[in-house]
Amino acid sequence: MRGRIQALKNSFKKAKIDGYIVAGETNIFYFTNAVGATRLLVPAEGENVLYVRGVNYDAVKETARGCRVDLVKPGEDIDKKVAVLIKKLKLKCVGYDTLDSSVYLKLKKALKETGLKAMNQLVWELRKIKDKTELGHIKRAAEITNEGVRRAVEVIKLGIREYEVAAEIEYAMRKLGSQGVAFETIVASGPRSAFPHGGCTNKKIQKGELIVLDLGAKYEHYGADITRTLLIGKPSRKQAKIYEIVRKAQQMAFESLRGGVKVKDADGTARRIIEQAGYGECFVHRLGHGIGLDTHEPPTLGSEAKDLLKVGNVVTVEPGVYIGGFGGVRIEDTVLIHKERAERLTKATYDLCV
Ligand SMILES: [Mn+2]
Repeated sequence: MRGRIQALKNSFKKAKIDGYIVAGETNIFYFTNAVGATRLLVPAEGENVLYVRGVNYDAVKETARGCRVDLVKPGEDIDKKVAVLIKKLKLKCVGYDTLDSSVYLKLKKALKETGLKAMNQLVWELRKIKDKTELGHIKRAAEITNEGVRRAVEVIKLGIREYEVAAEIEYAMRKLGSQGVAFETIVASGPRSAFPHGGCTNKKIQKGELIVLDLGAKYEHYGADITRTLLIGKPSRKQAKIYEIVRKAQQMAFESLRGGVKVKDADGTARRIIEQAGYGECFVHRLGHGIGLDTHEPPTLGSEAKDLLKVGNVVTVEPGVYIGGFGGVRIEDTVLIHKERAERLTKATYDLCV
C-alpha cells in the first residue's frame, strides 16, 4: 500500500502538483486498503491523511495502511477540513481524481491560493498495471466465475426463467466465496439477447433461442467478467453462422494481444472479421475494457483509444453481434497481458448447445 502511494507521489513533479485528493471509493481502497473512508489527502511531503466519518471509523482504523486516520465528527464538513490542511501545508497546486461539482466549488472557494487540477489519469496509470496481489485476487474471481457458467449450463432447460438461471449462477458463486457479484448478472434470451445489457426478466427460456449469459464474481474486491452464448436444441443456420463469426473474432483478437499492441488494433482485428462477414453494424460496442477493482476501467479496447497494451493489464475481449428482433451473440473472456501473449483467466465451454 505504501508503495502505491509512493508511486503516486513520484508522479507529482511531472504533473506539476504538490498534493493530491483521492475521492473515488475504489481509488481510496487501492491506496489505503480501507473501505468506507471519504477522502485521502496525499501531500508531496509529510503524512497522508484519510478522512472518515464515525460510522466507518473503527473498521477503517483497523484496515487502513500508510496513512493517518482522521475522524470527521458529526456536523464537521469533510471538505472544509481538507481545505484547512491544504492551506496549513501551503500546497500550491493539488490534483484530484474525481469530485462532485458541488465539492469542487466548495474547495475552490476555500482555497483561493491553491490550484485544483483534474488528474484522474495519474491514478489510472498505476491501477492499469496489476501487481501480484491484485492478480491473485482477479484469478480467484475468474475461477469462481467459471463455476458460475458451469452451473448455468447445468440448470438451463426448457421453461426455466431468466432470473432463476441468474439466481443459480449467483448462489454457486457466493458459495465459493464471491462477494456478491462484480456487476448485475445478465441472462437475456430470445429477442432479448439482442440487447447487449439485457439484464434478466421472468421470461421463460424456449427451445432454439439464443441465450446470452454475462456474469462475474468478485473476490477481495476484484472482479472478473465472462460472457457465453448458449442455446437449447439445435441452432438455425443463421444462428450457427453468427456464432461462428463472433467466436472467430474473439479468438483472433485474443491471439493478437500482447504487450505493446495498440488497443485500437486489437479492436480492429475483431471488427474486421465481423465487418467482412457483413455484420459490422451489428457490433455496437468496443472490443473490451480493463477490469480490476472496477468492472469497467482503463484501458478501453476501442477504435478511438490511443493506449498500448502493457504487461500486467487485465482486460476483457468481448465481440458481439446483435440483430434486433432476432437475437444476439457475445463471447467474452477476461485476459491477462504478458510480454509475448495473453492468458485467458476465465475458462468455460464455448459449446453453443446445451
Ligand atoms: Mn465486459
